[in-house]
Amino acid sequence: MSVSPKENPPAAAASRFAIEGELIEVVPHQRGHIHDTFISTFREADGSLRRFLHQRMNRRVFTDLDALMHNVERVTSHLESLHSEDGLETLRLVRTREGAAWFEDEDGAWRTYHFLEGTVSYDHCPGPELAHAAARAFGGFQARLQGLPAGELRMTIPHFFSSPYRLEQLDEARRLDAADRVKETAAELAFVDQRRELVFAIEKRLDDGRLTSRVVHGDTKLNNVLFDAQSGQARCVVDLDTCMPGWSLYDFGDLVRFTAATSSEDETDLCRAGMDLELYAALVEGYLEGAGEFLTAEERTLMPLAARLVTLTIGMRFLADHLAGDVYFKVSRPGQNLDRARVQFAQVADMEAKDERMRALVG
Ligand code: GN1
Ligand code: MG
Repeated sequence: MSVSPKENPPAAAASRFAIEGELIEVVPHQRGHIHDTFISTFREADGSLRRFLHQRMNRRVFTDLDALMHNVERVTSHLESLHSEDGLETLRLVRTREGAAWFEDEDGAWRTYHFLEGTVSYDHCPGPELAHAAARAFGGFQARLQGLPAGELRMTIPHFFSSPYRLEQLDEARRLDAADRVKETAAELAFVDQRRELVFAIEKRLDDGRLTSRVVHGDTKLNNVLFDAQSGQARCVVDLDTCMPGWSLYDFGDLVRFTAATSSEDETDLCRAGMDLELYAALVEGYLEGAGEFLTAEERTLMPLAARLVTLTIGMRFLADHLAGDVYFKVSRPGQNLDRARVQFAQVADMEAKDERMRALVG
């Protein structure tokens, strides 16, 4: 099928990749806050159907797409060269007809992955068993990344994992007040102001050498692990966009933020927002099991703090974007970024209340 980019941009993009067979359909796949994702189906010569995942990458967020795709290629080839003891598969890129990892035209910048058939993902965690499996997969993924020299990866978004930098961005958004929303967010801004010290906790340790920088996954949401639909086993860790040097426990913190949450990320009824201690316990166990030996004693001690800090930091990012007029994270309704920020802050407050029990669990 030959299509013009104007009629059907994703179909036109799909046809630029080295895929045999006839394109049957391309449908949008609502996922994530950054890129536009589509799934295509191709019929091969023998009649069998194959699916692919296409993404129009967000050029506003990732201004250096060469760097982004360099990292994705480097990470996937590194993972493929290793044996995964728990049988995790590696995401595989489909090259363009010219052999490149991606292409760009006036409509956008596109890449394609092989679609992993027979898998499921979860937006909400159904219980401790799944939390444990996801944490183990992310811990194992991170452990496998430790053999990849950080110098081989590029920083696609500067200071991405730095909480002090995120605070600066929030302060700047507050000062500019571009969307005239500061007046309605006094409570949220005060919540952050009361926790300014926490914001520097990790950077302080990185500066004085108590912590070292490590390559991380960087977006360890539960739905970034694909599970086998039949066996229930974790099969693949996806979304490699933020695999770059950071601090090890960022991944653990983000895992807790999303997977142990008692509500959805943008819940409007704040009574529901919080952190489930039983799920937290399963995440600690699974992550330590997967990560194995590489974590230092200092890193283990910092696990509860990391959970609080990453949750606060992502809350600050949502709040800053709300103040800036929703220019970074996609929104499907007005006020969604503010709701997301509020949920993160409610989770932080709940973690503060449960801090002693969280620390006891790490041991
Ligand atoms: C964004 O688009 P998605 O859901 O994969 C964001 C992450 C945030 C997350 C919050 C490049 O990820 O950093 O943690 O939203 N990705 C980028 O839900 O900013
Ligand atoms: Mg992501």
